[in-house]
Amino acid sequence: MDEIRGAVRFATVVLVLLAAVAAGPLVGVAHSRCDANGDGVISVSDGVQVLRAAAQLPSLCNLDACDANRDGAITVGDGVNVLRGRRRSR
Ligand SMILES: [Ca+2]
Ligand SMILES: [Ca+2]
Repeated sequence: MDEIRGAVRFATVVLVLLAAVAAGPLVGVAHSRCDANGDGVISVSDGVQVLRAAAQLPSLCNLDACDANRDGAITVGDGVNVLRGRRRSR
């Protein structure tokens, strides 16, 4: 059962990643929030890290960098927002 859940999570991550990339160009703006890998720019790599964290896979994410909408959790929605180069300011 855990293998099926893991496969479903991975498939979800892949589908969300493909959908987000197909949705439009990324915004390469330096910002510590959403910069999961800390290289100073927001890129596909950051989105992948957030989606990995959302799927409970090993990731470079911490809550400060990867909780794009600041709701206290790292979810697929955060990954989509990072891939789209968006974040919510509070
Ligand atoms: Ca980055
Ligand atoms: Ca969040």
